Amino acid sequence: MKMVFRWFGADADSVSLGQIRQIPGVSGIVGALYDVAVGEAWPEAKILALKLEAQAYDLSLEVIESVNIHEDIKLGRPSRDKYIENYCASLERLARAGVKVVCYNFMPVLDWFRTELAHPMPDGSTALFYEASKVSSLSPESVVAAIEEESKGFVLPGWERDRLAELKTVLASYEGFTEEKLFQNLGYFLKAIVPTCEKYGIKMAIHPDDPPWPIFGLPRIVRDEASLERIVGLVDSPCNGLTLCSGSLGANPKNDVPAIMRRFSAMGRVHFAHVRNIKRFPNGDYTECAHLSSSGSLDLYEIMRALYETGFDGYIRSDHGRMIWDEEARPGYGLYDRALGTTYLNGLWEAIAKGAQRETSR
Ligand code: CS2
Ligand code: MN
Repeated sequence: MKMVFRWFGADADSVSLGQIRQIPGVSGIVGALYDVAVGEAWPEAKILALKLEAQAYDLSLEVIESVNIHEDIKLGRPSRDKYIENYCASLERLARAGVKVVCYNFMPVLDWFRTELAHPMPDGSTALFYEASKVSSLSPESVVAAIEEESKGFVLPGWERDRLAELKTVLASYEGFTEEKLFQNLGYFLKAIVPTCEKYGIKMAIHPDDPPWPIFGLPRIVRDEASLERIVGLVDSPCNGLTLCSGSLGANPKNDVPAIMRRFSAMGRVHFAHVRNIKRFPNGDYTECAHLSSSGSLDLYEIMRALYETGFDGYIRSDHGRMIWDEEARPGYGLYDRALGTTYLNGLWEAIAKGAQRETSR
């Protein structure tokens, strides 16, 4: 596995490349261009500039999160072909710059969703929180207003301003839109881009819906073992792969996260893993928490063991952290708790690897 760390760029991140470089075992950043409108082709010069910026700190740029998908592609509008062409141009340029994996999601309109960005924890830290009963009483508009207010001036991934500005119109276009239609449009998109991926050696990795169930009547199709199975079958190529995010899938107690990791990693379809913990409550609420297994509902040892035992050699990163030690940062994306998470994942991996070696030499 290759340990990486998400970074939002010098002018948008409270964390610096100099700090990331000092986290043990981190070989590269997970980056993106945030000033290119969704649907436009990414300019080669900007990709190369980001790569050089990272390289100056001995960090690679081999994973992009995300090249976002234009809503017209998800909706299957005639204009999708133009946007798919631009997408392919971005992929070709990214591959030429040395990028190996592109993470993306196929959630209509909204990306990840929480009801609170700074929920107080008993230890004095804060974390992102999902209050199930609150969701039914909220409108997407009120959620957007709350997110903007709580995000401390940082633009949150998936909640970019241009996306939110058109929220009402975009929501209206999804009225009556079905899961089946969304699957078909994902299939159309994948069939169109996989030849480019294969030609240039770049792998796509779809991120699960977060939370993994429909919200505000919008269909969500990347949410459990069966849907992941259907997605990898849409195009039979290693370029049609997955980002498995334990915290996203794990919000549904029916998802056996280690088993899902094991199954798709053994198929060679997991190119990127987001490994973090969450704590579920009986009423359907859940909170993000420290990565440590005993802090939440997921067994991170079993998740890492599933990856190790299936020979996982893709990219991995810690995901959303709590806000600790008075840090002021983008919610979920501070330095300290994600660095602790990274170190914990590295420790688990070393212990699992050495345990396995000891077993075989006995
Ligand atoms: C999520 C998403 O994994 C995460 O951190 O918060 O915003 C994720 O980056 C996208 O859904 C991937 O396209
Ligand atoms: Mn994730």
